[in-house]
Amino acid sequence: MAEKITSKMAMELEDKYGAHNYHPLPVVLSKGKGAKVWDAEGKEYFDFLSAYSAVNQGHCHPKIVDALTEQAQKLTLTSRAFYNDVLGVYEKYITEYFGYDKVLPMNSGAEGDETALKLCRKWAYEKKGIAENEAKIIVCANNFHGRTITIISMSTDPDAKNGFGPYTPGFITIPYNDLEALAKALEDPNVAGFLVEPIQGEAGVVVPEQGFLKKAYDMCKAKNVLFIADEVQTGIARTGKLLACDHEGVRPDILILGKALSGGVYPVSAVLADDDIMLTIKPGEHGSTFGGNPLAARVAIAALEVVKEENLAERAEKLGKIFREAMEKIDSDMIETVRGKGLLNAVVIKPKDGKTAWDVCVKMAENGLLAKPTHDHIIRFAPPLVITEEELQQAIAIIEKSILSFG
Ligand code: IF1
Repeated sequence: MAEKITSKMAMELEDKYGAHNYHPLPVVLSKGKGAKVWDAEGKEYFDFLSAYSAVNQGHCHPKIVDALTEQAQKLTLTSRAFYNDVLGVYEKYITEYFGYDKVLPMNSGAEGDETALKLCRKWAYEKKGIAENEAKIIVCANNFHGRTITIISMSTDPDAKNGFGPYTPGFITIPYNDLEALAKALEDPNVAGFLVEPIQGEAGVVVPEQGFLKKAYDMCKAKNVLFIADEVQTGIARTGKLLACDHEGVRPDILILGKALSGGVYPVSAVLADDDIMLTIKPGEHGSTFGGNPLAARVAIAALEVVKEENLAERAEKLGKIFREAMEKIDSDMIETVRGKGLLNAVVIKPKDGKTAWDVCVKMAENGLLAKPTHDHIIRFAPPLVITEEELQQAIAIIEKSILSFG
């Protein structure tokens, strides 16, 4: 019988044998179900991070786990050197689900963004007629699109970027939510695309002004520039619509999905586009060993079915409103701002007597709720979308009790 790993043992093992590329809260998780997780000693928590919005369907959703285990007994991976009897079924399902001609299946969100960048550049040279190697892509300050060298080349976050040069050229950075700056950047005839998060997650759940996405989209179309939406974190019902772009009726030219596309059961990402863009990449020009494997395909179908069967977008919309109203009612001068859409929300914490967002998160963990600060003073609250209203009320009570404990 394998030795029981205690929280203390788990943390020591990770410290000794694992890279120190994260600074986790001192909580060691062992089990998850729905909106709850349990640590190695059996303590129960509400999960208000949802693995950065990857478990929108709840931890270990039975339908998704069944899809995984069933396919895992049959065929897990063939590589794309051959066909398999699941990928095409998945490709039909997901393209009809989101309304695009085609999908390019990848694994991580970063690979999805990288794929979108390559598609945009290829389209620029083959369809827009920009001179080879001259294509530029507009991105926003404080973006987060992943951790590869090209993606951090677009980053304005020193922690994500410094020390990893030299950087990939070809990016123009503008302030987020700034249409004037976008208009100016679009004057450059070599601009091929505009890559944007409909809500900036890592930046601290920064919601642009109503109408920003639609106006930005229209400005890009007027200049024959591709509008590329990174919905890795905001997609899959998280913000109260299937896609965050749906709040403004915007249909991205290139759509990037990840995280909850698999319900957190397996790494699955996807890039969707119409033929005019997607077919600029020819056989042998892009791919990945695991991209489009039968296991990922089955898991993604199940994860997307759950979104519709359990009305997750409607739930996120309704419960998100309840959550934000409750946060705004907490009588504490530590609460500076409450913002978000659907069940992607954040509370900006004003430090008090030396206590910061980190201390609030440690206190919430003691009281049975997990969340983590981003950029020092911002706590992101993003529970699985399957959380019940009763559970949400219990969680709100824990948050209020924890914040008020600082006086
Ligand atoms: C970390 C952040 C969140 C993403 C968007 C692409 C990706 C992500 C909008 C890349 C990934 C994750 C990465 C994880 C922490 C988390 C995160 F804090 F880093 F920024 F959620 F906000 N586009 N976000 O949010 O997807 O390659 O990770 O599958 O790297 O620490 P990935």
